[in-house]
Amino acid sequence: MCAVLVKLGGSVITDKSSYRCFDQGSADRLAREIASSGERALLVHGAGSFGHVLAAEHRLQKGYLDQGQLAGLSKVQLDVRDLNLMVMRSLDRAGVHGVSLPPGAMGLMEGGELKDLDLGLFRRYLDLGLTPVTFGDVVLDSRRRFGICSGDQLMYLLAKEFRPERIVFCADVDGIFTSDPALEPGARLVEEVDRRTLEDLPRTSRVADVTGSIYAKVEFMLRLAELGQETMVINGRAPGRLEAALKGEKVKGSVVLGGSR
Ligand code: IP8
Repeated sequence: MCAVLVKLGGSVITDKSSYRCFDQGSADRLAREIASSGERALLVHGAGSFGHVLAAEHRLQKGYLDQGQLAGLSKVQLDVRDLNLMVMRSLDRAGVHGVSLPPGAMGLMEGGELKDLDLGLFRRYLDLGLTPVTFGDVVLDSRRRFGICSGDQLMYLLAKEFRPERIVFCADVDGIFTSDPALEPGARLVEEVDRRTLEDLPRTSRVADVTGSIYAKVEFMLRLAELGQETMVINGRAPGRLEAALKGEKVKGSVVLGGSR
């Protein structure tokens, strides 16, 4: 049904340190790589600086605290939809026939965890031969009234439902490192990631990130890999790497291993 599930990380399609800064060049190139891989894809993208900056300011990840947050909620939803439209346009220019499926309009969380997503819609669009595109968003929460749904949570639910052959996360570095490579020159690329890798990972992040540190992201990836599909993290800023990974070629990056090794 769909061969590959791809997350375009917010750190690749935006400049995460600067509010609402879209990286048009990266988005266009990644869209072209998806198109020329020829694979049937299901796409997720992160929010980057269109989501995390204001979400952190309004503490949206905590759920409902006061009425003052609602202006922020509405603005973050607006901003991530703007980003999604820009990504959709990049895909369109590359010849990928995408359809946008916003989780805020078809999902429900429970205590911060995405529990429900209208997967039937994804299936119908896939059946038509289209490429569904969803993204990190503000979503209603049955306990906290609303919350932040990360692209990683979406990746998990979609992988569980559609069992793609390959799952690829595009980051702004070569894969998972033993520590933040931007801060520590001695940081080492972990080529095979397993549960033991988590022990060394930092639990905080350098830039505003309301969906957690690299630790939280790797936790999700391990859960995904445990579903049994090949899961990898590659550098989405390195030209050609996504296309090669989608075609199943060996590329520089981290492979996330399922099972306890
Ligand atoms: O960038 C976060 O999604 P992520 C979504 O995939 C918002 O972690 C709205 C900040």
